[in-house]
Amino acid sequence: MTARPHNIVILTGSGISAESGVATFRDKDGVWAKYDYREVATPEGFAADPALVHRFYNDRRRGLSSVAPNAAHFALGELEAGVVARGGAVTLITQNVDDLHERAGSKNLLHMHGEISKSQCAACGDIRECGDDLSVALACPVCERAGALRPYVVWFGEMPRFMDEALDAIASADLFVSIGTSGSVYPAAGFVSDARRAGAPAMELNLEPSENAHLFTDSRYGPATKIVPAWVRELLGG
Ligand code: BV8
Repeated sequence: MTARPHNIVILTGSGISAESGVATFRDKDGVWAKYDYREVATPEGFAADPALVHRFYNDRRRGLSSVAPNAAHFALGELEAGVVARGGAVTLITQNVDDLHERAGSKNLLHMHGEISKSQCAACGDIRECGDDLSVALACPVCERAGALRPYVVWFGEMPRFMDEALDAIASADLFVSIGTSGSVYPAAGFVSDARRAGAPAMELNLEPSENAHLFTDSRYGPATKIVPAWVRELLGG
């Protein structure tokens, strides 16, 4: 019987939210099939056409009010509670900007690509919840600068958030699990190599093999709402 993992690090991508009705990025009808990421998910794109970028994020933010966490999100919330109850830890690093992990009970959560439900002021740095649409006409409630508010998300070419915390957790993990990501965006896609170098086994739970499937020591394929709850039940001895 292998020892029960005590320090689990999980990386999620848009695939875990797919069955909640949130679009993935690179599937055939995904976000990047409809938009050019250089126009809507880069600082250059925002500088060139802020109204387009605000429309892109306003539409996705509005969409969040009609989706709910699915069985995979809830299973990860249960996993964290169960592992913490037996003195361990679960660190959940998500590339997703939706709030479905929080709504499903996950607590130790690092949004490395930001959160669509928050705004950031490019002038004073203030970050706060923003339920409504953002626009260039809006002034920052702190520094009162107009036109400086942007979505609190990490664009291509920008430094992901919480990298120190993420790499610290990976360095002391005894299990690394990647769920619902194509493994095509770095540095997130490099985390499995960081975990393997630290000596941890690495498992991929995905609809199909990702671009870095060969780097994992174990894998299970199928819809997240099926394979994630089954894996959590096994781990918690349910
Ligand atoms: C940076 C913003 C450096 C918010 C996003 C090497 C090293 C470092 C960087 C680079 C590098 N090479 C290239 C780079 C640059 C770049 C990059 O990686 N480019 C790629 C395209 C090659 N990386 C960056 O720019 C990053 N920044 O490196 O900064 C730096 C250093 C110093 C100083 C300054 C900067 C920043 C990257 C973040 C970009 N922001 N999003 C938003 O709009 O959402 S990226 C975007 O892709 C999302 O965050 C998304 O989460 C992420 C990854 O996509 P996935 O989540 O994996 O989604 P995808 O559709 O691809 O896959 C879905 C998967 O789910 C599939 O496998 C599918 O099979 C599966 N699935 C589907 N349905 C289900 C399912 N699985 C289970 N069940 C289902 N039902």
